[in-house]
Amino acid sequence: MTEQMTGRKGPGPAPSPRDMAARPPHRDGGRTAADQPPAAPAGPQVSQAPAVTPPIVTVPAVTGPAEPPRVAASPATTRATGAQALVYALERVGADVVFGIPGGAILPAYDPLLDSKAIRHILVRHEQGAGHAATGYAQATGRVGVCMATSGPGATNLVTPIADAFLDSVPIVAITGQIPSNLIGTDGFQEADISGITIPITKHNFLVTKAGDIARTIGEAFHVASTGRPGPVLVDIAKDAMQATTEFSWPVAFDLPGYHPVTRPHARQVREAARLISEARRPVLYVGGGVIKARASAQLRELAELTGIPVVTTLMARGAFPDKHPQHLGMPGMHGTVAAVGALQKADLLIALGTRFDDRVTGKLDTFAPGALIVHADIDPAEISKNRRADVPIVGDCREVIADLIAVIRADREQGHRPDLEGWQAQVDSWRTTYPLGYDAPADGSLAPQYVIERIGKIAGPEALYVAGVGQHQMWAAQFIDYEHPGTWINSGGLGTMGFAVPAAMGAKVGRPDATVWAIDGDGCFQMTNQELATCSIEGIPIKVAIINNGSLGMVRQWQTLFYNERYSNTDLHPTDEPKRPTGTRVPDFVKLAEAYGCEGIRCEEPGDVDKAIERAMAIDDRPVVVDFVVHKDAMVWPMVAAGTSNNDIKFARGMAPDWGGSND
Ligand SMILES: Cc1ncc(C[n+]2csc(CCOP(=O)(O)OP(=O)(O)O)c2C)c(N)n1
Ligand SMILES: [Mg+2]
Repeated sequence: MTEQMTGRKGPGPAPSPRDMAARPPHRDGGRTAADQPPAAPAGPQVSQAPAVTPPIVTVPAVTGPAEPPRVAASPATTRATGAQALVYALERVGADVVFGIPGGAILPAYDPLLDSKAIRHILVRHEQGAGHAATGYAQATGRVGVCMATSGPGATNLVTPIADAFLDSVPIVAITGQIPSNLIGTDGFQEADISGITIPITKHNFLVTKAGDIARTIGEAFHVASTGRPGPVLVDIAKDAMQATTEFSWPVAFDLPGYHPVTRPHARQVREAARLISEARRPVLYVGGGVIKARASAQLRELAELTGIPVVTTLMARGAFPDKHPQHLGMPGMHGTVAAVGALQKADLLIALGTRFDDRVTGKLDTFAPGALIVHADIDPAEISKNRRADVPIVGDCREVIADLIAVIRADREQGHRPDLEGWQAQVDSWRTTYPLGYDAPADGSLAPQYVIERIGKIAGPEALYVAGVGQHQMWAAQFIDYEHPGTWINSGGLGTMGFAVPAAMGAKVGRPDATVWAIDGDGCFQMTNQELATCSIEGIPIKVAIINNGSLGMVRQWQTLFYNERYSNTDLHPTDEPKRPTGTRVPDFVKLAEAYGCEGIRCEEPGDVDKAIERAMAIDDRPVVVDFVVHKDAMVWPMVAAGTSNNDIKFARGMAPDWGGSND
């Protein structure tokens, strides 16, 4: 086995030069904040000695509902092929669904998979779909998503979803078959060095060449994916390792000496943060996706209500704090609300929780929140002071950090100390009421895309799950649907992967079969991965897809409108010599395409038909539904901070800047 984690030692072949020397620091294992206490022991280490009734490794959930009961079908100790050991280990770690496609190198694994009673394999149509489905499953349930592919092209088709899961810190395990170990390095048929390729986009990866290493590696992979800062882990297994015979025994002893994520925050840092909070006059809780991963929404609400501090939720944190809550200012960033962006800019203290000062949030970094001190809490020490220096760094799990902050602040409040935030609260409120999110109905009576999305949110309600593609429709879905619960908004935030929505919605629906799952997709994105509708039809996964069909690669077109003098180079998705049809992609015909896939297809072009179309889709639960909403092509996403400019230059509509009310400090 090639051990590929920073600081990792252990037996096995000497690492190749590409393994170690050129490796970027991996998350969690790389750097420890100087102020942190010695690392706590890693999570659930499992002992070597096989027990009579072996415990099942429970994968810590990071979001969504509680764990379902696990089925332990496999024997604790038995002779097994490597492939059987793989399936037994997957059962033992609690995997209940695997999305994948077989092929030569992974074929040995598919044979025992047929016998597994605990694992459902879902045969997708493209490995990219398997990867995003695993991500959708993980985001909807908080459990580890699993995808499987063969060597070479099967494995390289997983690269995009692995990168996607890496940037959004999603716990998935990707299992790939590798060509036989004696052929590795010979340019054998369907050989691709997938562990090499994915070094910079996995939290950790493994190449397994011995049958006896398979079960332990699967245990380690699930542990690494789901603990600390979650992320994707790849396990590449040589075909001969799967074919050889070994002793399968469970539990397994982990061999992860360099991996000790710190979850307990340092008390001194928490006290220091609480002191800054009590002294601040313009504080903001800047909340990121880590709060959802840490299942810390209840604690966040308690902290917000205890202190009265306004809250902003990033694109990855939508749902971490209820949209209807009076302290919520909405989403910050490039397409954030004026109130959220303005509050960050004018703050004197940012309490950044599970968030990473992404460029889409900060705008031009050296002009971001110029007057603010920074408290930055994150489970990954590598994030702290990466983009913006933290005045008070706190390494730890957000739930524990917030709980500790609450305890210290509550004690302070009991001493009668209550900071006066009234002026600040009134200021942010005035921005919120003066510059609410809004849009104009198209003058020609055609459909406004924002209206369609708003109505879906209203009719499907806050218990439904919403999964977006990437582009204008994604931003409108983030803006115009009210998210009241964590885990109800699933999108590709960091990588911005077109084609994410349909397969991720499929995975979310498999993980949460009782929930209504809407994919809100663009006509461009939909054409990248819609083949998974065949999977949904055949496997009985009744997702609902709203195509926001503006006939173009709308977000790119918006930039051409604003920054390229309306020169629309290669963003139309319909024939330009079709004057009668200025909007909407008609090739392919999405309704016919839906029907070809065994789905219900509905087209909606009139504002008066929108509710009927959504209600019809809501009433169908025995097959997937696709609604082709043909919308106006010129709608734009506002507010906007142009890329590379300062948040101070936010526009709430074209050429229109907010008046900050003389507050320029
Ligand atoms: C795989 C991939 N290729 C290209 C892009 C660049 N890109 C970002 S948004 C976008 C347009 C998306 O079009 P559509 O799905 O129709 O959504 P719309 O913006 O029109 O709502 C493109 C091409 C991307 N994000 N991902
Ligand atoms: Mg479009």
